[in-house]
Amino acid sequence: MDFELTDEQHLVRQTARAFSDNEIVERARENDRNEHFDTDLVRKIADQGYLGAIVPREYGGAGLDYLTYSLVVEEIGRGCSAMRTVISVQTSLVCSSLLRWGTEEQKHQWLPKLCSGEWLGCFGLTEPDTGSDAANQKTRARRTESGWVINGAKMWISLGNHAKLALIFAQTDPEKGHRGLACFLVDTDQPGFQPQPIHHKMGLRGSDTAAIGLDDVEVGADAMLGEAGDGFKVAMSALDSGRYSVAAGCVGICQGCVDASVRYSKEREQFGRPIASFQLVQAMIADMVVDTEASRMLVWRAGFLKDTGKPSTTETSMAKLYATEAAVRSANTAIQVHGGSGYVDDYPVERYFRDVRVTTLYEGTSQIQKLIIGRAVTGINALVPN
Ligand code: COS
Repeated sequence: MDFELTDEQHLVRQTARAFSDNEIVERARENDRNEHFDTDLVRKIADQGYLGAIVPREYGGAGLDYLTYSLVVEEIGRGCSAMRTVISVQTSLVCSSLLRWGTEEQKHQWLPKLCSGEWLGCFGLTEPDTGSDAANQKTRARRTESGWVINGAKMWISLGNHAKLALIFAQTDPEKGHRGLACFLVDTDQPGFQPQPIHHKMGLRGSDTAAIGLDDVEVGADAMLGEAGDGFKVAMSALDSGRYSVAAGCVGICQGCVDASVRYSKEREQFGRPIASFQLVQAMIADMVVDTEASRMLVWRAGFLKDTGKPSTTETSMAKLYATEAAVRSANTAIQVHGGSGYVDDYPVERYFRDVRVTTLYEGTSQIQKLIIGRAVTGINALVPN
């Protein structure tokens, strides 16, 4: 077993670290305060090649492997989770779905402009009444002579107000349950596609989040990703990549909490010496360091499995479960180290605390990850009545 990164991986990581420090960190607080979705910064992220990082070069991507991708996502996640969300949604949910399920025509139509950042994409799975029970889609797609007409509503959709492409999941044949679902590539300029910004979020205030109405949205017959009936598998395979990306971003938050806490505790003096010299403060920092390293190792292991073409759903759930919960713990502990100063946004830990809270909710709650892991080891699906 080799834990060493390659020279190229070191370089990608250093470049992402410098970019995050120089471009992202300094804008994160203002964007958070102003609830500003920073499209200039998104453009810079795109220029770095981070949107579509895992997409092969022939489709305009950077052609990185999953492990290297996690290094980028970690560094951007350390800088700002709102911007990390752009990478995760665009790359892991949207581009990876097109890559895995798209026809050559669909890939060439959408991927180059998604990778270059000219267009953003969003992932329309969640609905007002459909969260964990993702198969139970209320959105309907009805066959017409020329294609399909979609009606329904989507909720909590990151990038939904700015996206040019929306992956919309809809039921085509309710009697078939999850085997009746389909995924449609919807051009958001299409009449009837109605996004509304969601404001007053606890965190990710610099991220664009939408509620989307779908009112007789017409799409052509060639707008389906995969076949009718593949929709649930499209969604689950996308989440295999999306959960990985969220986990990697949370490693970044953990690391950011460690960095900020070490720095602050060495500067801050009480009882005539730096608080870093107190055993109880060191204990808090040690807990954060172990959580950071354990999360990173779980992410790297999931990345290794993806890069070697092995099944990785369970290991991705482990990484997502552990890293998100660890990041919640770390952000809480980092505020404890900072004392009163951690309660205002002079230091990044206050924003980490608010931003991280959603990560145990979206892309599958911690409870859903536990059910996936539990089913894998017991062979019993807890969601099916006995
Ligand atoms: N990749 C591809 N296909 C997959 C898959 C994966 N990772 N996981 C499951 N599938 C397939 C299965 O092979 C099965 O195929 P068949 O219809 O041919 O049998 C089908 O999907 C149904 O699988 P399963 O029985 O596991 O589905 P469940 O209804 O039991 O899944 C969970 C339940 C909880 C796993 C699922 O509903 C889930 O992940 N929910 C959370 C959704 C979520 O994360 N929402 C937040 C979105 S924010 S973007």
